[in-house]
Amino acid sequence: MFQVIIIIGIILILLILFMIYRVITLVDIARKKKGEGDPRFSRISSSNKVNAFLFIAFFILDGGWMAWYSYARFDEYVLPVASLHGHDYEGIFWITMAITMFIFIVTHILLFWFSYRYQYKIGAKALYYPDNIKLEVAWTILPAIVLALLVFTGWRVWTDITDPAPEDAEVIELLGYQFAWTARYPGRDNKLGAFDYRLIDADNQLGMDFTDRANFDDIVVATGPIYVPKGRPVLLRIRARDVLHSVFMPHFRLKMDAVPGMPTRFSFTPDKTTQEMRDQLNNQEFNFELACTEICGRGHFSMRREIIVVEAEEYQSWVNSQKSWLSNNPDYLSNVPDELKELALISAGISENEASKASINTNSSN
Ligand SMILES: [Cu+2]
Repeated sequence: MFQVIIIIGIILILLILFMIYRVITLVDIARKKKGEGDPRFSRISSSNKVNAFLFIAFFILDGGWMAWYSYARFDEYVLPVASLHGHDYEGIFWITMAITMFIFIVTHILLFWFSYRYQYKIGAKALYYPDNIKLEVAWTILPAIVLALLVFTGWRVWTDITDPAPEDAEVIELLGYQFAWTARYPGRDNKLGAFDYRLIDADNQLGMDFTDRANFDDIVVATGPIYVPKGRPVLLRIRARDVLHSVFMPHFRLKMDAVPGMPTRFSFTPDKTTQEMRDQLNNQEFNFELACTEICGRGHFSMRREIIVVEAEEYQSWVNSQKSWLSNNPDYLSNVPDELKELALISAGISENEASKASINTNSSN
């Protein structure tokens, strides 16, 4: 109801403005004070002057507001960097920003000034200026050089950022689905086990294949914060279960699409712990975050996870304190081939007691 009233109000205001404009035009024509007898004048009115003035007013007010906002709210939209590659990324970002802003400001000063300066005046004649080879060559070649430099430097930074991760990188899998992220850690073997979408069920949300021994010690963190170590390369293996999602961790200058059926990856090295960032920002509430930047459905907004960066040793003790997925879901031992069952119990850290509770016969292979 309230929205309908607002829409009607806006329409009425526009109608009133149009009527005022019509009245001013008609009054001018009736008065015929300037250029009397000039047929062209009957078609223009003082609105020509008003519009020319509005151009300048809009430019000054809007430009001033933009400049003020960019300055006053700078810290709110430029987030601090917390990864190694983030610094190179910032470099190329601000060079590109400086060049494009310079061009933007110069062209807009000209655009608005010309609209004012060359407003219609009776008797004014346009300058006939058919071409100027030198000028055309200059404005073709200069932008071409600048753009080529920007593209190639950007491309170099991007290829550095997307270089394959080192062999010993910490691997973490991120699975996006409507509407959350699930993280999987490889456990002691630092190897994520195989998966198959046909194995996905209510509990095994990642579709882990328990004929692959690398899965036995894998840790699944479905809720709560995602831990990553500072100063160690982290390789994110990214997938999606239903529609397109996108992994976005703005403080690490990291963004990569999560595509169903096409795993993607991104590696990065955090260079500040959460605590260091909190001290730097003087805000003990601060947290790094993972968000989804693909409008993936109704609950898109809720795809947020906290990221906690800790020192490498603390990370290791966190990993050691986590229980493997299999030990939390011992029923799935029945999917493990008989000859691997004993190994599964050891890797997953399941006691004989727990195994017998899940009525699994570990001696079935004998
Ligand atoms: Cu999403």
